[in-house]
Amino acid sequence: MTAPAKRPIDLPSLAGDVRAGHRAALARAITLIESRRADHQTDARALVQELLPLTGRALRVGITGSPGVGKSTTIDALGIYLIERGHKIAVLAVDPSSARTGGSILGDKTRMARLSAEANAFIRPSPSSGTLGGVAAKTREAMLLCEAAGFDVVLVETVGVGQSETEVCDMTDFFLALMLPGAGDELQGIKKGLVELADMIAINKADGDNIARANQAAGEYRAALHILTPRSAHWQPPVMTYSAATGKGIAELWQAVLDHRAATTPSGEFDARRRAQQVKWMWTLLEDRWKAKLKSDPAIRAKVKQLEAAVADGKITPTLGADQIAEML
Ligand SMILES: Nc1nc2c(ncn2[C@@H]2O[C@H](COP(=O)(O)OP(=O)(O)OP(=O)(O)O)[C@@H](O)[C@H]2O)c(=O)[nH]1
Ligand SMILES: [Mg+2]
Repeated sequence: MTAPAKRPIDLPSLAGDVRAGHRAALARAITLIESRRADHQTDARALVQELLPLTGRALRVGITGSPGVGKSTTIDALGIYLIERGHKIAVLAVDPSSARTGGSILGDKTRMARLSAEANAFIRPSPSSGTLGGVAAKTREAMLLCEAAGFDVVLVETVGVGQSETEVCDMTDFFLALMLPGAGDELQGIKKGLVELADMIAINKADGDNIARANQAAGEYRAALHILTPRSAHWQPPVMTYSAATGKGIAELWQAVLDHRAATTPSGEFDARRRAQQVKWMWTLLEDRWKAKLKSDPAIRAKVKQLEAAVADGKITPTLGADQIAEML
């Protein structure tokens, strides 16, 4: 097998094409971010830094919920609703279990059939779980590139695997939790801590025979939310019902996102959330790097093994062990 030819990437022209809103260039730029090659990583950093002044202009909405709750169908309906109102929609995904097979891309595109046919929509499946630096970190940077390309609403879909709900909540302005009508589901959401993260709970599939059950579920969530202290002083997460299939309630769903921004902007809370997210992201990257160094540097690894043994045997205190590891870093 011969190594692929290393053709240098023309960064200024790629940056220009992203800025001009070319979807093919945007897709190429995201592929660059996701590449494991060291030279690509260097280029990707330069590209994101170059485009940074153009970022931050989209409304960022995270959408989570159990498999089959209707996330993709909701994004399709909401995306079309927004495009009809002049918006440009980027759809990203965080799925830590995704090995990114052709099948899942195809699956998502068929579930977002209407949206994927729109010129003003850009749909990108989750980075693969083998991605260097984590799936969520790549999605974050992809989001910045989408903003630079002029997409003014970014929808991030995640199925709650591992930390992915927290990670998506940490990169979005509004975190929407979708639920199903029916018993059992309610308490699950509360147990998982999902309800604490949500800026709104929306019960999907409130159509046909499901309407009464959806309303009942809504009542139960309202009661549950009532006993929780809201995360924000200016926003009490609402509970609503809707149907992604019929589109009934999609307008109200979007209105809630706008209401949230209007309610949290004057006090500075909206901006403060983003600022805090940026700083937290930096620390996460730093922690990842430290951990990677601990694992990859053979000299450090050997020393850490010795220290671990010494701590386990009670020869040195964990504090002293930590001091010595910190010194090596
Ligand atoms: N009746 C009804 N069915 C719906 C509605 N929304 C979605 N569905 C159906 O529910 C199934 C799952 O929908 P998806 O949108 O693929 O769900 P998802 O949450 O994206 O699923 P994953 O990506 O696999 O986690 C599909 O068969 C949809 O047609 C709705 O509002 N009403
Ligand atoms: Mg889906």
